Amino acid sequence: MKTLPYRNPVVPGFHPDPSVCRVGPDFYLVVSSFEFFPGLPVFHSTNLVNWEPISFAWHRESQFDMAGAGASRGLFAPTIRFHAGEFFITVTDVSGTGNCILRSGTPYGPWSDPVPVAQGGIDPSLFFDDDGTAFFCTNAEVDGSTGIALSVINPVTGALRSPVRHICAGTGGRWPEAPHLYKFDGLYYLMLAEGGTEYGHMETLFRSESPWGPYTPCPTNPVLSHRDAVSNPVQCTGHADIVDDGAGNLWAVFLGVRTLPGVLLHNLGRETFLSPVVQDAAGWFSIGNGGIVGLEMEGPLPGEARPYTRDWKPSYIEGKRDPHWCFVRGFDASLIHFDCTDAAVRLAFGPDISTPSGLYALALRRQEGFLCEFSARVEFPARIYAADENSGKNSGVRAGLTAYYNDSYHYDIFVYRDGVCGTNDPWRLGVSKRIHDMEAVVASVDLPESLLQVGGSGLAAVDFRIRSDTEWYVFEWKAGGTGWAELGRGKTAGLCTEGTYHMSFTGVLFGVFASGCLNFFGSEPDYPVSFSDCAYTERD
Ligand code: 6LW
Repeated sequence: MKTLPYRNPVVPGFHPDPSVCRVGPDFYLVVSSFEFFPGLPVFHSTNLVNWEPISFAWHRESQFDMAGAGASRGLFAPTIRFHAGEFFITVTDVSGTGNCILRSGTPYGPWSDPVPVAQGGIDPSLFFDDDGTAFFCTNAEVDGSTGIALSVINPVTGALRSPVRHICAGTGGRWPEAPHLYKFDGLYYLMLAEGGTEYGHMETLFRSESPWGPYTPCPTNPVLSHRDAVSNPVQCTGHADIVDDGAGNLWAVFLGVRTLPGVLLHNLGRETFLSPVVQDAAGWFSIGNGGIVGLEMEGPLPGEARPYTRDWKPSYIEGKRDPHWCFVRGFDASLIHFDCTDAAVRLAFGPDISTPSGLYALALRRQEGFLCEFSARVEFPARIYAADENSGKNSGVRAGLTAYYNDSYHYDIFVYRDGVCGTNDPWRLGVSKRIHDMEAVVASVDLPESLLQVGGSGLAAVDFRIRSDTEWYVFEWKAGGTGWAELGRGKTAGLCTEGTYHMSFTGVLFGVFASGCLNFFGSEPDYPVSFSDCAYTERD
């Protein structure tokens, strides 16, 4: 088999906890999505390297209720499996449903409503034995024993068909989780993650003659870990799933992070990596080179890797919203409208994007590389607000771009008008930073009056751009034929997972937003703010 080169990560940006299955020549992948909607993105590939988004298992808001889901809550760690003509995705909704199963006859969806499974813990996975028995595996605690728990279930109804039993405690690392069961040459292999999803992350392997155990640990555990590979640009490797490519090779997908140079900080989220799996004569296996992987890889891929497409403008094929757009906790059609004729995103003024619950006028896409930029032109109703004599309704109106980790961590550039009651404030341009519980406008400039001398539409336009590297997010604007001007900047380190105040599992996304409240003359237009020419590009 020909060895072919490829680059990691194969799904860059915040795409953690990957799970993979194969049907004939087609591979399907699903990843965690936490509080973001649509959620549980499903990808397709024929070469294991180039992954196209094809559906979302959470695509109707009614499937899950995320209204109160905080940052990095929601949908954790899915597993995808194919059995008897159907695709199954198991997942934990830590904000409501708990462990559950969604189904579809095709990976393109639509996906079913979730059926709950009365087994505790997180990271559920399914294993179908040769006779069709469906085993359901989680990291649950059973009768005081922590580690991996197993039951037999009906995968369609979710009903338990056996007691839930503790089957493995792992090798002693903290938080044994993300269990996956496989059968190779008549033996049951249990692979799990230990050590936590951070810098001590690892993958360990066990096997047994019965799915219920007793399980023998692999003599070369951990089979994947960068916990001691200090200088490797890829860290935190673990949470793996294995797939057989049909040509005699095993492959692993797993999460890893690319750190900022020289420090254990990462802003791009946990990303999806790929590695060949090496099996020894006794049937034990390890991932990569003795558990180590890199950015530049090679292996007997099922097809040649194509270059990763790095430039993005939203597509509106057949009137469908571009699959890269996502939203926090759900989509509010009264706040966001995608105009499929001119590729504009139109927004109403929504709640402050630091509000820890509810929906926003905010459309996001993931940051997928360190060196990149995100830009858009905002058109806003500069001339159609009412002088705010007594209502106090014009409060903190903002419309612009954001580099957004979550509601507590984001840097924004925007046009704004303070609208303090009784005054008629000017429109300004501002950059603000929200870190922990602190938020401040750190730079501002009056919007040149000439830009507000607009025609009958009452709209003025400003171009915004966020440029990112491993040290800074730089916020720039231009308007009225001038060149780009920097208004402010924020440290990349400020939007890194390690600095956030609770268990954080996501990464930075770029977005367009509108917030606050404008008091309009006459009737308020449905979506007063429009963003056109949205674009994301990466550079070397
Ligand atoms: C997930 C756990 C993990 O449930 O992080 O990396 C948690 N591993 O298995 C959230 O993704």
